[in-house]
Amino acid sequence: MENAPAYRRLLLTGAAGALGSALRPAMREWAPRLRVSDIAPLGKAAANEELAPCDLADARAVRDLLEGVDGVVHLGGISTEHPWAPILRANIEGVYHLYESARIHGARRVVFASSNHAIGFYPRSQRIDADDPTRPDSLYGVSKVFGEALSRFYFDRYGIESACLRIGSCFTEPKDRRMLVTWLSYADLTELVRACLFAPRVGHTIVFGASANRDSWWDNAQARHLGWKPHDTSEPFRAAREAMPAVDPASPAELFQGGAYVMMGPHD
Ligand code: NAI
Ligand code: 15L
Repeated sequence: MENAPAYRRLLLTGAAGALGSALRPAMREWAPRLRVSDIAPLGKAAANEELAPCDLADARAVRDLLEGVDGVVHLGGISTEHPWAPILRANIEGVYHLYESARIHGARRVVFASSNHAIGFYPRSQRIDADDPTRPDSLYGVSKVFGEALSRFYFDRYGIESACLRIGSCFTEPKDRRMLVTWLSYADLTELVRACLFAPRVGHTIVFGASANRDSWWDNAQARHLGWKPHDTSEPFRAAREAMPAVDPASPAELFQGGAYVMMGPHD
C-alpha cells in the first residue's frame, strides 16, 4: 500500500486472550519483531516474537514494555462488565500507562480495542455513526469511552494516531439473536486491525467492528479512509439463533444495542 507505515516492532497486549490468540499468528507477519504481552501465561515464543509479561496497572512495567515499539494493538484489560476496582486498574490506569509510555518511547500508532458498550444505551431502532455521542451501558463501557477520549487527547496533543475499534461481538460464531447484528468474525477482525495499522493516515478514527451482517445498527461512513470491508456474514447462523428460546421483547436487554450489559450491576 502506498505510503503505508512500516513497523520495526509491533506490540500486542492481551495476547493471551481470545482475540489476542486469534490475531497473534497474523501479526507475526506484519513486522520484523512482535512483542506479545499479557498478565496471563503467553505460551512459547515463535521465531520473531518477544514474550513480555506485564500488568497494565504497573506504570513502570508498562513504560519498559513500550521501549522500542512503534505500533501497538491494545487488547489487554477487563473485557466484560466487572466491579469498579479491576476496571479502574486495568482499563483506566492501564490505558493511561499505555498511551503515556507510547508518548515517551515515540510509538506512532495505536489500535485500541474499544467496544460497542461505549454506545450500548442507544436503542436498537436507531442507526448511529461515529459522530453520535457516546452512551455507555456499563462501567466497562465507561472505561472504553475513557480510552477513546484519552486516545483523542494523545492525538491532538502529541500526534499519536489511534484507531478505536468499537468491536461488536467477536467470537467464532454468533451466540444469540443479538449477535446476528453485532457479530464480527475473526477473519474480519484481523483485516480490520491490519487496515488500521497500515492505512496511510488514520488520525483519530472511530470504527465499528461488525461483519457484513444482514442488519446493522452502525454506519462506518467516517472510517472509509481505512479501506476496510468486512466479508463474513452471520446469515448461515440465522435459523439456529432464531430458533433459540423466546425472549421478552420489552426487556431492556432486547431494546438497547448493548444487550444484557444495560441491566448489569450495581456491583459490590
Ligand atoms: P479476553 O478477556 O479474552 O482478553 C483480555 C486479556 O487482557 C486477557 O488475556 C487478560 O489476561 C488480559 N488482562 C486483563 N487484565 C490485565 C492487566 N491488568 N494487565 C495485563 N493484561 C490484562 O478478551 P477478548 O475477548 O480477547 O477481548 C480483547 C479486547 O477486545 C478487550 O479489550 C475487550 O474489551 C475488547 N472487546 C472484545 C469483544 C469481543 O467480542 N471479544 C467485543 C468488544 C470489545
Ligand atoms: C464486549 O465488549 C465483550 O468483550 C464481549 O465479551 C461481548 O460481551 C461483546 O462485547 C458483546 O457485546 O457481545
